[in-house]
Amino acid sequence: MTIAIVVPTYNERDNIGRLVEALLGLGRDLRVIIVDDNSPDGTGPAADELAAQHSEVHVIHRAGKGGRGAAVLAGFREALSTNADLFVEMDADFSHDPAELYRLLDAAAEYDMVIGSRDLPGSRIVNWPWRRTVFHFLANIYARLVLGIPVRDYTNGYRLYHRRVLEALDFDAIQATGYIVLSEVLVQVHRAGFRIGEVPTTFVNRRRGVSNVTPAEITEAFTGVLKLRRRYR
Ligand SMILES: Nc1nc2c(ncn2[C@@H]2O[C@H](COP(=O)(O)OP(=O)(O)OP(=O)(O)O)[C@@H](O)[C@H]2O)c(=O)[nH]1
Ligand SMILES: [Mg+2]
Repeated sequence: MTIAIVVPTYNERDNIGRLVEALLGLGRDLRVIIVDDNSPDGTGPAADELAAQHSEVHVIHRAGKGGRGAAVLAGFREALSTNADLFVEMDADFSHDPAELYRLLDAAAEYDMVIGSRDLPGSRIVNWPWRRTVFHFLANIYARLVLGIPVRDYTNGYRLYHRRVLEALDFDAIQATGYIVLSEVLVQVHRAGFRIGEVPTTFVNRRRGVSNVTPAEITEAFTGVLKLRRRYR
């Protein structure tokens, strides 16, 4: 099974090299597709250097910061034109541990889509301020109530999809560009009747400083979910 791993980057110059090494070191048949949005810190050129060193690495350059969700979708579109069977998305900042990839891969034998979850027995969230944890918890309860998909973690970007799942996705219907894209993809996959599984993972917040929840994030989390219900009912 060939695995395509899509990694969206915005200002990840200090992380991307280490992440690529960690992924290639797993000894699986995988390629890494980095989607960089013209990061001011020079992640793009750093990614190009990695691609020059490793034939498994490919880089997509986009003109400017266009959101994590849209970046990952662009990566998937490109990855679908390769011979990959399995498709993974993960963050570049080591919030998602490459060493836990095997958990998603193991569960792929049973499920069409696998979510690395922060909310199962055995999951862990490290370094989140309590307010973010509470927000995450409430936002997920709300999403489950409104959208009715029996999944614990709607918004962790550590996920695996079988090719048939991405081939069934209606990419053009997805207008959003940020984190809500994760929920929209989930809604589409659920509606198409695919089997969705979750495995426990550890999420490590790597950012320095306060990762506070902004009012805009709260609004998007709640109105975004309502919009999804209207559009996909
Ligand atoms: N290409 C691209 N990548 C992005 C964009 N925004 C975020 N990312 C990447 O998406 C992943 C998740 O973004 P983060 O900024 O770590 O978001 P977060 O984990 O919710 O927040 P932090 O607490 O700041 O870590 C990282 O790999 C980012 O580099 C974007 O607009 N374009
Ligand atoms: Mg992060």
